[in-house]
Amino acid sequence: IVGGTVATVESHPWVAAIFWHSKSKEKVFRCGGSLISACWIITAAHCFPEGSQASHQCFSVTLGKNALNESDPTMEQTFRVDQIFIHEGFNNSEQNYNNDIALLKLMAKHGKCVEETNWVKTVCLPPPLQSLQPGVTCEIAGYGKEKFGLWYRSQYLKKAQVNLLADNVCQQKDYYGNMVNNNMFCAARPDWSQDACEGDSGGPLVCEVDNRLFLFGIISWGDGCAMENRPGVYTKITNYNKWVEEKTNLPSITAG
Ligand code: 4AZ
Repeated sequence: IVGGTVATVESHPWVAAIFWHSKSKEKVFRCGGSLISACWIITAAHCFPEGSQASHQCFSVTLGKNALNESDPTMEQTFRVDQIFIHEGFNNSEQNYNNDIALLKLMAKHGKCVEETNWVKTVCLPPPLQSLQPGVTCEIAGYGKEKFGLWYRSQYLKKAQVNLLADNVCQQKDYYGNMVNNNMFCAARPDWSQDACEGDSGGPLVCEVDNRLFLFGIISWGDGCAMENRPGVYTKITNYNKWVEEKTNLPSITAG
């Protein structure tokens, strides 16, 4: 996250840290994610190289984490990954990460996955047709870089505020043109001072509707970070309610 502030995980208790375990047993931070039910994490498809569906045992997920390189057993809950579902239409042939959405099923321990605490909670998906007006302020969170081009990631969880941009603005030639399609939306700070950055992808963009927070976006891509006319691009979750239901068998989300 560029700009913004250090966050405590209590303020974004659905934030997940996804790790990859190398052959030499090294644990490498891979991506952010969001907890949508006790056993399910929603994240970005591009976090997983081809063939990842078969290598689910190489990944683990930690919830309740304030800092990447410190661990606090009273807050944290860690799980192995039981299954990875990458969207069938995920496609990067146009370098725009179309359908950048994936689900991770956590491996239960003694028949249970996540236990809800002050530091670990689920986030709601928005109803399928819920749309938001351009200009609405939403919040992003992650452990990614604080500046484009740094070689290291932020040690701490950070959060920032970005405003939704109209599609016709983001699709202008001096923005992203037709790289941005209807499966995506853009968000940025009007003064370009806050943005998601490398390492934040997969993580949440949440917006308030009727005093409740909903997960509207998955941090997906962008040209650099916090650059003028280069907003962050997010997967539009409301296009995927059906897909999420199918994969997770979670009850459908209805308005009201
Ligand atoms: C990334 O590489 C990334 N500024 C995520 C978000 C943005 C840029 C890069 C948006 O994960």
